[in-house]
Amino acid sequence: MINSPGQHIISKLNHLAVYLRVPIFCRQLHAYTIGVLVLSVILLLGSCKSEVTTPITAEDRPLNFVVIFCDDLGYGDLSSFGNPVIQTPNLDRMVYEGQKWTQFYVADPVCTPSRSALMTGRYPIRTGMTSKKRAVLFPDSGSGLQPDEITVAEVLKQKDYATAHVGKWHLGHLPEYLPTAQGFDYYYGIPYSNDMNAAEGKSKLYRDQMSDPDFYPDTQNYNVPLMENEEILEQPADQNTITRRYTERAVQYIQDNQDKPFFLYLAHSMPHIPLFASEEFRGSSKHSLYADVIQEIDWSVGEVLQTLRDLDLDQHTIVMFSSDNGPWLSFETHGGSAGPLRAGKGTTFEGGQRVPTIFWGPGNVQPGIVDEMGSTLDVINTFAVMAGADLPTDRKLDGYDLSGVLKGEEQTSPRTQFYYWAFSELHAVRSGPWKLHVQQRKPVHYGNIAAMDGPELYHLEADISEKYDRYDQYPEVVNSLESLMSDHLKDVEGSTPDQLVIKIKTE
Ligand SMILES: [Ca+2]
Repeated sequence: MINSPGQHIISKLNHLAVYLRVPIFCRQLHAYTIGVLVLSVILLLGSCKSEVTTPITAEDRPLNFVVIFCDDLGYGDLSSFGNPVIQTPNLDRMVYEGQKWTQFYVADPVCTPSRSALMTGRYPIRTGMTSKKRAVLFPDSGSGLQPDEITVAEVLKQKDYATAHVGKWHLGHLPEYLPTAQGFDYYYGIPYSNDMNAAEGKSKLYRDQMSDPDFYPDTQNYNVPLMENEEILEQPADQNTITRRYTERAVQYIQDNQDKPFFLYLAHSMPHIPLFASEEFRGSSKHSLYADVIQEIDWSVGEVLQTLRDLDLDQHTIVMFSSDNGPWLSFETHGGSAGPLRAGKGTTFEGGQRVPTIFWGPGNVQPGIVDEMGSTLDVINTFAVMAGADLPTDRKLDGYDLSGVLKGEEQTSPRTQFYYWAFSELHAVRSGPWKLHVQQRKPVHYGNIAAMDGPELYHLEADISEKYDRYDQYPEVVNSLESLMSDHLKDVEGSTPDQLVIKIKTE
């Protein structure tokens, strides 16, 4: 399955063995022919040797990694995950050629905490990236992911990876918190959500229009900066072309770094509202602006994968596709779908935290459907193992190495448990198929605490939609899940204090 230099030599020798049988059974063969054959053998062996030792071949370098991360894309928004109208042929092909993960979780149901976990492999409660008072970072935030946190990019730097972040960061917009301060050589994108810095009354205008699936917003109403490294390139960013421009930068980055190991983190700012699509994609779905936006993201995925194929890097790159949280259901026709899952963004129901996830890497990722558990928390461990890099040992990480499952060498995931955090509260825990929910936020108007009659227990594999509470029937399961929760709460004691409440000081 894995193409290594050693296997390449064996393959060449096998070809030679077949070749050498010819003179053994050929009576008319004379000395001149044998001489030519011997010379050919020497030349071929020589060419094998030079091929293995040439330092610039991709096989000699650690695998490249590309993470394509959407914003608020729901579990039910791709045709390969069951959407009946949105056309995503490039993602469908990615599924067919790669691994589709059906039980893959983000560590939090909103942007900032979720992204911090992808970058660090740590629950946001450990890094101060979750808060009871503010869901995410805002343009007036005075903090961000702490500089001493170690990101995926910093881990891969041990192996001299070229590293770039293209797209939405949302882990701090002040210089000391930008991607360039967290292991990325290059940054091009928006530092926080695309609906922030809205002109007065414009957020309400969007809410008033959300029942119209074709309502198209005005990019001038959102004074969001587009940055390159630490500089602002344009403000407001022209979001009409943002998906196309991210894609062009990503493709350019791959072309420019094709001779090095690279890590590209491409985080689309769509389909978070306000929704924008390039002109060629507006109306492309014939269903809604939301569907047009997803179809442009699908096009973008196709461009990235085709670039890797064209550069012969497809067999030397792992591409992961996922979303930072579930669909923003309160935006009605401008929000996506969680498919069969309950609720969406901002909740710890499955619709908030289970996201459509695909791993692709011909020759390195065994194609198939994986119904085991995985999480964005596991990315840093998995990539570190695949790159031969070390993980930090001076702090607690919450991830597992999924590389055995990716390669098809292991059938079961090392992740068997998952803790559902939101707003710095531990709402639920999953162990095997069982999920115990002890707190909830409102399914649509997230952020508002939902009153519960008592804890609820769901069997997620028999009841994917969390409809049938089994709390009273399985007290022993409840006991065991409750003790997991109390152990976990003890384990995160002494974490970094809430950084999301800190605002920029104004004298
Ligand atoms: Ca989000």
